[in-house]
Amino acid sequence: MPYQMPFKSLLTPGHTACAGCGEILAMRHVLDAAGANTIIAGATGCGEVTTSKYPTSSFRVPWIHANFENASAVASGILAAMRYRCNEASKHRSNESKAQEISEPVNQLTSPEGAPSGSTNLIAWGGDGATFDIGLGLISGSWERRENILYVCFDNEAYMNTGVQASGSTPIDANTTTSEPGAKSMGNSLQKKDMVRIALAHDCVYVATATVGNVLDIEAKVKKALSMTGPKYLQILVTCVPGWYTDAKDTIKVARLAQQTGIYPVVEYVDGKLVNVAKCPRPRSSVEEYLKLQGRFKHLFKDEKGATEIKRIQEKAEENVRKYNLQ
Ligand SMILES: Cc1ncc(C[n+]2csc(CCOP(=O)(O)OP(=O)(O)O)c2C)c(N)n1
Ligand code: SF4
Ligand SMILES: [Mg+2]
Repeated sequence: MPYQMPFKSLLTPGHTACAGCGEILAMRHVLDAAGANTIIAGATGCGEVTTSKYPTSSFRVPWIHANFENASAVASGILAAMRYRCNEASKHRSNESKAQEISEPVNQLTSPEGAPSGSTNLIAWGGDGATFDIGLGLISGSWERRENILYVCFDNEAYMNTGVQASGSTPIDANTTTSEPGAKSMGNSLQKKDMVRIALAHDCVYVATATVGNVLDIEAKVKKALSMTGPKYLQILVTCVPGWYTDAKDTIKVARLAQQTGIYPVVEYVDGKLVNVAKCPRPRSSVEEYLKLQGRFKHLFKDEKGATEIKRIQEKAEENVRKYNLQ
């Protein structure tokens, strides 16, 4: 008997993501919130490799493979093609030699006959490596051109698909294969890059963070972003079981603790104004609770040096609480 999914989704089972993968779960909710009238340009990474093994695809929407660095540029090309087809359809319909040129970034696809089939969402997405590091220049270009595209970053805080190398998003002290702790190292020595501020500096109309610990929030943010015209950025913290050395059963718990401790502020900006923050509970969870569930921070629980680092991470959480008024 063929397998029947207990629910309908635009991302089908049969992908090869790990059990407990936060990225694939967040991806499903992004897609389902966006709906069937959506085109995706996806950077390579776990979200691509696990969903599109030739000749199969998990996507029930038009989805195009991009290289590691250029999902946003591929989306820019799709947008240009959509505008062109829309202009052509407009000429065809009016049968006038001087058809009205469409200059605004209207996302409209046309049916093969040339009739408009409604507004189409355009999403570019990628992991943190694709977003914070290698694709940043092309994302910046798309934002500068004020293109009507939602960019979604699935932030699992390292290059997971190629074996857990540190990225610009990796938090301080995390153990990755390129930032191993040892006699002279406490793990990653660099602070996580602040992509939210980079997006805000580009005047994106919508900038928000979320975690896979609250999938309803992800859905609401995708819908809100897609209702707005212009460049939009959504960054979702997603647990990675082998990369964070977590238990599959803790995927949601760990992501929730990231928000509840203040170490991963969940914020929402519209037109550059902070309009919403997810408040931390009272009493607030300590970062220790968050860190101890993850093997990537195991070395911090061994000695005094580690305890000092945990204090530093706690201070960072306190700074976030003050900065975003999280309590
Ligand atoms: C130009 C280029 N460099 C390196 C790679 C190899 N590569 C493919 S996926 C990947 C890691 C992706 O990391 P991230 O964007 O964080 O996504 P994740 O797998 O963590 O979801 C790397 C390094 C590539 N495909 N192209
Ligand atoms: S390695 Fe991490 S991101 Fe990749 S499929 Fe597994 S859990 Fe998901
Ligand atoms: Mg990653």
